[in-house]
Amino acid sequence: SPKQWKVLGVKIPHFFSKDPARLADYITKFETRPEDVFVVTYPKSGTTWVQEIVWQIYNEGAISSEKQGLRVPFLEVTATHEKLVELIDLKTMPSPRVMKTHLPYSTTPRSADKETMSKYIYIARNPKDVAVSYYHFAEHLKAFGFGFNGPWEFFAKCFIEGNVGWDFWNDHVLDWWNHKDDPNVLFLKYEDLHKDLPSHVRMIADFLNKPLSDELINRIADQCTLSGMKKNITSYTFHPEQTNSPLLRKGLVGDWKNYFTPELNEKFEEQVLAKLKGTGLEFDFEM
Ligand code: PPS
Repeated sequence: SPKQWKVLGVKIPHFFSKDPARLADYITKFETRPEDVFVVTYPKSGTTWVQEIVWQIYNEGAISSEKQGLRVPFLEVTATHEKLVELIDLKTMPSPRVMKTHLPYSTTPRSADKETMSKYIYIARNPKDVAVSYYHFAEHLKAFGFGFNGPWEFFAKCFIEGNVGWDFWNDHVLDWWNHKDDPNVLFLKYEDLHKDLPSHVRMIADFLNKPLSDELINRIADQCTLSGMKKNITSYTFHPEQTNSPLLRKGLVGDWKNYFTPELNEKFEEQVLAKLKGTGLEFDFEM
């Protein structure tokens, strides 16, 4: 099974750091700024999508061929990784820094003072599609020597048991759901973005105090559809020879139906979805 370190109580894949203590130290001591924006997710929930929307909101709808990972750095990678991506020094990165993280609420860097608190955009996605997307991504990483090498059924079991990077889906989503009404938190759902992208671009822009014209809202929404983002594929690839990106795959609601047996579905309902009962958090599983 994929190997993980426990970093601040969270399972983080081995390849993110050869030195978990250093990663924990980096996260604990990370100094946030009031202008910071964190795009926060459990993996495979729409991170890349919202990273791009936020970046374009701050850049008047520009399209950049620069790697997204350099424009909107991934906190856990930036912290300690030496090989995967070129490193960005977050300390010298100009504001507003837009960053990606998969950390739960409890470990995500934040100022104790409301006045100087950064902003956090959380995106949740139905966990059946998350599991399928995660499996494909882990399969893909195999080529880089640190992915998952096994059948879907086994990955699904690992997912249900929280034996994947960033642990249990439920714990992560509910940790943030409990803060959905905090003034500096915007809690979104992947499926809702699918239903009406322009209104969500507007919602995000308003949350960031960057009101935009209708024309710009519609253009950003257009550029940030899956096909729009695929036009700029080199921004999302990890290797020069790649012609597609595992971060932009099918982008659908309901792909899980191609992978879930009735038995797995039942197990998922009992062990994953049952934990949402009474929380008010619900998802669309098809569209
Ligand atoms: S990661 O590695 O955690 O940052 O991955 P993440 O970006 O969160 O999730 C990748 C999935 O999001 C889909 N995606 C999109 N869907 C719709 N529209 C747009 N623009 C978009 N961009 C990315 C991507 O295809 C992955 O989902 P799957 O189901 O695997 O296709």
